[in-house]
Amino acid sequence: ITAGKPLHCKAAIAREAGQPLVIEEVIVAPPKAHEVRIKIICTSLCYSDITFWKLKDFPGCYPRIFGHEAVGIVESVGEGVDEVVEGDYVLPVFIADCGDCNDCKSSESNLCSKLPFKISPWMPREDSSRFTDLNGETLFHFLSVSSFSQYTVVNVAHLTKIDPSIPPNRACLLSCGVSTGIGAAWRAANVKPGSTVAIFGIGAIGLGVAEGARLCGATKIIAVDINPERFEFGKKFGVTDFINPNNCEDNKTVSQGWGKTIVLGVDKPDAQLSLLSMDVLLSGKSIKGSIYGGLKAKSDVPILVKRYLDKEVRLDEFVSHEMKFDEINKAFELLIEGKCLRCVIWM
Ligand code: CXF
Ligand code: ZN
Repeated sequence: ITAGKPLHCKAAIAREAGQPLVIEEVIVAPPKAHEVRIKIICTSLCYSDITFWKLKDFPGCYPRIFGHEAVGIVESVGEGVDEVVEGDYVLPVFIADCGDCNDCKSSESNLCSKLPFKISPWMPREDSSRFTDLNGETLFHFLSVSSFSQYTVVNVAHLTKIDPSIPPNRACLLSCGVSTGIGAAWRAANVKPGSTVAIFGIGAIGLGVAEGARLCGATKIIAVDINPERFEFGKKFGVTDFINPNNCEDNKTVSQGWGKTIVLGVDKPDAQLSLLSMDVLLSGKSIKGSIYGGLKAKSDVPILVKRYLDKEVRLDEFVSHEMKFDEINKAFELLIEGKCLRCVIWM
């Protein structure tokens, strides 16, 4: 019986920005009110882990436990948690879905206002950590998940209970990147049957968009990427046309009157977007921001799990590599080199 007590396990600690992770024994505190301690089964690497790990000017956030794309099993729950119980199969998501605030109750938004999304090095609500190393030093969290640890503590608003029939090395993909892509086509863009969809950037997220567009009945799916090697991946995901912007003069984007552009992913810090009002606003086009593809974790993730089990949504094809936890630095290298789509790490 481990409930209620601090627990020792292995975690991959980033001691400094951009430096290889070190697997060490850590102590994971029991969950406080509205929190859940989970045993991570699989985590996969998302490029956001790398983006933040590379940032040198992010003071005060090291040592840190990265990782946010994962699946696990409930080990114990804190006070006031009745949504999940020990042994439940759960998917953590970096944005909350409290189910209770105006935004969570509305079908228009997936940004919870009770636990607003922020890039914080702490637990949500509490501004404290549940991790310490064996010297008693506090370890920082990442995106409310910190899945590069065999056990982690997550607020229940960041957890979705899922059908245990989906294998963990597939389920974890729905925790961030692939589901963000699928969601961007399905929820954020609401792609209609017969549409044409152009996707800029053919990594796991872009291919997720292709999968979402296919599911929504798009007939033309255009992949745009400056790396022609990426097109090989695209062929497996129903991409019908390929454009390399380096060999292409025509830069027309979306239809006048009703064309939609969905922005997803992480931009450069302080990046600005400029547009000609004649080209966009007066032409009736729209540009829409999104996070997690507009998915509401607690309602949309179970739908995607069911559609995977019903063999409608493809996930297997996204997993290009699988490895053991102690090889995690190799996963970083593969993703940085652009050699993998998703690398699943077994804990
Ligand atoms: C990202 C989305 C934008 C902010 C940082 C995290 N999500 C996951 O990779
Ligand atoms: Zn991510």
